[in-house]
Amino acid sequence: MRVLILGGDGYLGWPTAIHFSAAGDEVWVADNFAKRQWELEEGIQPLRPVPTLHRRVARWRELTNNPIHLRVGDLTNHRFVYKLLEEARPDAIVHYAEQPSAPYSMQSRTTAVNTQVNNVAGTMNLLFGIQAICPDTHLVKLGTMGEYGTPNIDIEEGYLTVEHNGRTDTVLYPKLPGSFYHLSKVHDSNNIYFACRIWGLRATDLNQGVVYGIDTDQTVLDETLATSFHYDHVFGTVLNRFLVQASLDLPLTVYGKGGQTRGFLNIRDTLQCVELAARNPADRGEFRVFNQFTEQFSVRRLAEMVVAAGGRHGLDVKVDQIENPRVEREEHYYNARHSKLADLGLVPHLLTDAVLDDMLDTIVRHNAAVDTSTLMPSIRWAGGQVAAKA
Ligand code: USQ
Repeated sequence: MRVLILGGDGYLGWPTAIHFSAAGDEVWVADNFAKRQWELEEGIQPLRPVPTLHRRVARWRELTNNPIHLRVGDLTNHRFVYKLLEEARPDAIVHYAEQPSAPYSMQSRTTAVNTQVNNVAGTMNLLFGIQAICPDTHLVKLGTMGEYGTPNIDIEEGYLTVEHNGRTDTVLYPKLPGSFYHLSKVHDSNNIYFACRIWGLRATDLNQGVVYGIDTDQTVLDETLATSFHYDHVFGTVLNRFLVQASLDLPLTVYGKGGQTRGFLNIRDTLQCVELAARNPADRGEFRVFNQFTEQFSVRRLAEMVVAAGGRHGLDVKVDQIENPRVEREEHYYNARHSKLADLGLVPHLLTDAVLDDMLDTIVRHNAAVDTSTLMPSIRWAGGQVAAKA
């Protein structure tokens, strides 16, 4: 396949690029390095230094002899998008090129607007580009489980069949996102669904849960191939953060009661899921939705698992229930279906003691670089910085 990875410099985009390349596919990557700029603005850095994308692409070629075609540009510039599609003529596009942080999007009016313009306008340009240049291309779009929120009924995979006044219909599952970031993905989903219905494009929306993990089978081949791993309060996801906190003997920052339950998956399974979606494309006109996670945990349960992992490393890890900076349900029903990727052959890497121990070992080796001032959350959903910086 010719695969175009948008957001190829990111935590998931880079490992995805070298995963497809290792499998023998022709890989193209594009990025505008906006995430590196946002990191600078927030004064945060990934745990390990992340070499430039150019350097990593060159190193990958030295090691494997596989070229990766690299283009630098911004999806909100439609000329860049059209030129990229004309050059790459991809069979599949894996679209990660979005602002990925809920806290970032809730920081101020500026960051909320930037998040939605970047994410929604970038995806719109991509849809128009696909329609004009390569309408048979399969778009594999990274959405989020957070589009659904935490409804009091089971979460289905994308659609819900509703009976109303004696008639039935199947509609997109109702959405209750918890941040302007998660909302941006809802808007994307609606726009992509529209493009499939009206123009006959083909797309798979991967509603992904919270990803954890540091390395993949390819990133471990050489330290130059490392991917970005965040532990700070803006871009770090909860389990990655807890393990870094544990490694430094700092209390785990459970927000509120900790009954918040989410779907989780290992970064290795992100690669597996994206590959399964790409190799089994949606039909023309089809808007397919897969819920992409392997297990669900409450934040409290994750904290218990990290306390136990710390104990196995001789660390006396404590849990700190701090005031929740977010507006979200802290105790709720949660039961989300996730069978479609399993039906395509997903074999999950579950969150075992061995996985936790391995992550903690790697983090302990690098934790001298941790900036502890970036651990505590300072972005409040209601009031706080949102109002102050408007
Ligand atoms: N949380 C804590 N303590 C922390 C950090 C987070 O209790 O130190 C809680 C949050 O309040 C939340 C849950 O853990 O209830 C998950 O937070 P998160 O920061 O790990 O994840 P989230 O903000 O939801 O976003 C992340 C990714 C995003 C992706 C999403 C999938 O940053 O790109 O879309 O996970 S999902 O959560 O399923 O929507």
